[in-house]
Amino acid sequence: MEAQEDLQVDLKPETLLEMYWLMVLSRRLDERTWVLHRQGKIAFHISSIGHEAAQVGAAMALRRGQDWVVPYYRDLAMMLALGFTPKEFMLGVMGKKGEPNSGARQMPSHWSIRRLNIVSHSSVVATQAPHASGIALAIKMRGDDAVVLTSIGEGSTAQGEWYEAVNWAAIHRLPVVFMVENNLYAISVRQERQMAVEQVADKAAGLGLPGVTVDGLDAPVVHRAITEAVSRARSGGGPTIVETMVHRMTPHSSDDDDRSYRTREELEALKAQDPLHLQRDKLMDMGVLSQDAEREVQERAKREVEEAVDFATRAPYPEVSEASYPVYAEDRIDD
Ligand SMILES: Cc1ncc(C[n+]2csc(CCOP(=O)(O)OP(=O)(O)O)c2C)c(N)n1
Ligand SMILES: [Mg+2]
Repeated sequence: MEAQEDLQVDLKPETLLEMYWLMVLSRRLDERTWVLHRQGKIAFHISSIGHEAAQVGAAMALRRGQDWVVPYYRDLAMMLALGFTPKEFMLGVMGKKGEPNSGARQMPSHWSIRRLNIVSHSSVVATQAPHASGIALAIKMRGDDAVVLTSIGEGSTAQGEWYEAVNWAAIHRLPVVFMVENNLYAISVRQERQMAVEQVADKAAGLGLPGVTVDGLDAPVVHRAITEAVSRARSGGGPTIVETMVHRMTPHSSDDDDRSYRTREELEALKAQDPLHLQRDKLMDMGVLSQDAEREVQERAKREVEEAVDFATRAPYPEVSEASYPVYAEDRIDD
């Protein structure tokens, strides 16, 4: 990992506070969703906890609604930073009518928001990468100045699709950033069993593009790395791999029990380096965040999360008659 100086000072206090707010909002929403799952009120949750700093730092380096984002399932904090709302998220986890990602057809956390240029992805990992390169090719052919950011876990960079997408983007110098959220695990499989190199960024040399590894627990550090990659992409310099080192502080998903493959000591050590606490302490040391402001941030997050839960709880389920729309054409011929 590159040595990182303290970048907090490069950003305006309001930007640092916005980053912190988004991280807190995501965390409270995420934790509340685990509770709903354990209460038997929802069927599934996959968590962003420990990845928030990397995701918020990355999202804030983009032009919201103009650049394109092809994310993956762990990107709740990124989605909130791009303008997705807690109410929209809760409609999704509860499978309610009006859920914007897929009309309550897809699994939760399979983001797709037209107004924000966030493109639907598959549960099949790494398939988002060729989509990102394809969108970047279209941008280049049209002469637009948008860029594409696609994100992925480190384990999924072992998939053929990822290599093909990165290789192709490098050949054609496409305006795309390949962000990697490296939490060292692909469900239960440690990084050493996924790849023979030390870092995903090391793969860049063999594909002919720049690759960097940065501290994903530090939002301003990620913000700078993604900003540099975005400006290279926007100015015709081609793609970059930006690998962010993060902590998966929960089991893989609500269907997983990580006690079977990692010790509680390992988990406690990760939790001691919680990106939310690191950011809070830095902002307090800098005098950007006061105790009162911190209390207000926490109260506001709690309020917005509870409003979202109430809203989605009261929302109806989709009508049965909506089930096939828009999967099949309206005027299909029945036999
Ligand atoms: C092609 C394919 N193989 C396996 C799976 C099952 N699966 C879903 S998530 C996942 C782990 C991915 O790990 P990683 O890419 O490191 O992302 P993380 O969940 O750690 O953020 C696996 C194996 C899948 N969805 N698609
Ligand atoms: Mg992983």
